[in-house]
Amino acid sequence: MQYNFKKIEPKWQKRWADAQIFRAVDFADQPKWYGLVEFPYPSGAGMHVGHIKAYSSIEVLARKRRMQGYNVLFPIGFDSFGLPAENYAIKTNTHPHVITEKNIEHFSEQLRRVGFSFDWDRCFATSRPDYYKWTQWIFLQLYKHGLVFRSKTLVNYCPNCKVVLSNEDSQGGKCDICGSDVVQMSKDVWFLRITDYADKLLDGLNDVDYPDSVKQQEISWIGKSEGTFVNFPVADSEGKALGDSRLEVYTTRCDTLYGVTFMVCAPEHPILDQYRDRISNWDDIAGYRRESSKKTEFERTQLVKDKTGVRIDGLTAINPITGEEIPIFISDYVMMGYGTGAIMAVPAHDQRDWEFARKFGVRIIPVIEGGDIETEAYTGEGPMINSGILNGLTKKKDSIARMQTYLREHGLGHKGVQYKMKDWAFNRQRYWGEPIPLVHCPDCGVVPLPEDQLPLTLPDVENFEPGTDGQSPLARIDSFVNCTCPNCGKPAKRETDTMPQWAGSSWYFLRFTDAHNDKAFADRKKLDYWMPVDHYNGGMEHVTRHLLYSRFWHHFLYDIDQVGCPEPYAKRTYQGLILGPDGEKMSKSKGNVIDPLDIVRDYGADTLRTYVMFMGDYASAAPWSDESLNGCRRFLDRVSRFDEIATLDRENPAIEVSLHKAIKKVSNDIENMKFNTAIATLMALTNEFQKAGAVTRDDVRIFLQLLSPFAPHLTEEMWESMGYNTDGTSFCTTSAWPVYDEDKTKDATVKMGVQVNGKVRGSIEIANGASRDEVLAAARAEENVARYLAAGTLVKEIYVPGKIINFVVK
Ligand code: ANZ
Ligand code: ZN
Repeated sequence: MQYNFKKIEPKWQKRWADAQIFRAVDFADQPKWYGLVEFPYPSGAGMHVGHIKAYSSIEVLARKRRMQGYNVLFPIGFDSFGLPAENYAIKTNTHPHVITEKNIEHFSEQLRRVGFSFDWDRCFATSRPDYYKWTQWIFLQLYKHGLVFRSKTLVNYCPNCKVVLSNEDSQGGKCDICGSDVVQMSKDVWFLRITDYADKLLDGLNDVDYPDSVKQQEISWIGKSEGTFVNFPVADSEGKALGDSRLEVYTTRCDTLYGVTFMVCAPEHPILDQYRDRISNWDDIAGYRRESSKKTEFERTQLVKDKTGVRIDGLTAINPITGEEIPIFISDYVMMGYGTGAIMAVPAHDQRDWEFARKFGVRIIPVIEGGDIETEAYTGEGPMINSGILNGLTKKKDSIARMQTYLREHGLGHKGVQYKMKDWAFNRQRYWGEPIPLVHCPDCGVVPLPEDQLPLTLPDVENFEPGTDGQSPLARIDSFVNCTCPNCGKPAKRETDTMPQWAGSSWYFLRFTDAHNDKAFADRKKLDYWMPVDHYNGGMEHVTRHLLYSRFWHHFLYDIDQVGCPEPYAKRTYQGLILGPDGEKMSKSKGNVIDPLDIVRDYGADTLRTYVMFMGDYASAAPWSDESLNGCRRFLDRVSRFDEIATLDRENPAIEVSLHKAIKKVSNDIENMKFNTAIATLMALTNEFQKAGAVTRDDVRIFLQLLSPFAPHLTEEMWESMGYNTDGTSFCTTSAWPVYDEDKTKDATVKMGVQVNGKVRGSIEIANGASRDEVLAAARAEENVARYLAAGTLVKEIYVPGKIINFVVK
């Protein structure tokens, strides 16, 4: 066949679309399979080859599942709110809506030209009111269930983007959007109480099929810590207690309480302002506070040897178990946002405390035997010493338990749990996002918008620039801001911040089950039919952001009985990056980005699709290689000539075995995401077909079916040209996935070496399944072996099928 991909690719894309073969049918009788890819942000740059690789895994699986008879849901949509469109709008003074819709059109066209088998009927965009109405609705449910709160605290702020960022969006101290250093700022912020779901997010991991690395990242991001809260009485400089005043700490090592020789508060700790008039060195304290406020949280948590700090003069604390008076310091190695913002310092057994004590000349009292505390803190286990009620105990676990009991019985403290994960800072001071459906009333306070007033649509604005006062552009639109209180009807003001980019993606997979419903975010019966997602593929960079956020929202929706299962994704996998030919990450600035449409134009979509799956292990990063791309092109060229060798008879019976082996291998490899070896198997089979000279039409038919998920257009064209689609709708794409016969996957004959007294003396070819007697008879008859046997007396015959034939001769 003449392989004219330019002609056949659009031809089949149209024929498939006309026949609607990729449409998911709600409530169909066949088993359902819901495959999901992370929907794209429709950037102005268009699609990247990385998108093709990310989507191809589920694409191949979805195509195979349809051939296996499943009712497949494989949807696509657009995550279309966000800063890039807004920044572009500011630059070009075009409405972000206009830019976004144009980009969506461009992206859709690109995706269609690669031949992805999406159900386009279910496509939506998160920035359209018919979608974000429901994002706002879910927000209101969170609000009504006490999971939204406002608090003025230190938050991450990007001075460049002029937005507050969540912890997830400022990992490593950098803004996730622009890469600038994040600063800490005190701001009034809306939070979602994701920490209430910390345990559910941890426990849920036991019920899902995620790679270990993904689970581990989520576990350490949530960072569950089990410890003890302990109260230290606060005293004046003479050691006289100041009433009931207490300084509370969080510790994982209450077993070391006898070794506490000082305390450290974060520089922002409220105890400073509380006792300001008792503190005699206030200028030093205030100066240190100013210095530490310039550091990012990331810098402060780095393990620096040279500890800094200031002793609070005029205040001391009492070690509650020894009754001893101890000094209190402030230091930036203690964070205000974790535990209580204050610690009990145990320099003998905590390295940070040890370094601090050395520098500030505080006593170091060992309470666990072992190590050499002259050189560093001892953090191992050992018998307790200098420790009153704990002396003699040797296990940390036992000491902690005994101390916790003591503290509880004496009203000095209690067990507690802490998480590294913080509540989710949820408002952005920007235009292009979902308006937050809350109203500020001077009399009633914060009032949620009644649900029948949703969607609260974005007003048109002239100027998208964020305000210099740190306010969203919406704050300048009087007609938006001024409203009446839904509660009392008096004049009130709308919240003017918008939701972060992760809002729309936190529930989009639910919308695909019922994309155009205007009565509910999705019909419950359809949710119950399609959910959970059977297989979700996406990037490793989303594990501690989108994956966590969307699991949180889904668990919440489960708790309020809006969905039928707690975990949204039964299985999660990830793809490795495609690097440039130079081995560097593809980026515009490096000029090494490959445009998928260039490849489609020059090589065809099938070559592109086959190549991205052939690049190597799917989960590993791999550099782009033109040579390997050309190899895939040649492979498809050879396949396109199979009609020339398809006859009625097989000349070589070995082909049948190879074919059944290939069905088995390709089937299993696709299931295990080993796409590269599946394609390699088909390449090897191509060689065998060509060497054989003639194969049956059936051999070729099966080959086309196996290749179809990777190269659907070429295989569909050949399917038709070989006469398998006479009615115009009997597509290869919808034919039944081939099954193999296990017996036929075995070679017809096996070769075995024959040993005499442990040395190989000859080799025989025997029929698969030959009996022991037949094998041994053939072995004895082998010419060279026979000579050795004749030279002595045969005393023993050893036969291990498929492995050893050995004759012992004396
Ligand atoms: C006494 C102690 C003795 C501690 C010892 C450790 C070892 P994780 O596992 O991370 O929860 N800590 C508590 N709050 C802190 C804060 N806001 N900033 C900096 N450090 C803080 O660790 C908890 C331990 O980290 C706590 O236990 C406390 O030091 C410190 F041999 O208390 B430990
Ligand atoms: Zn009111």
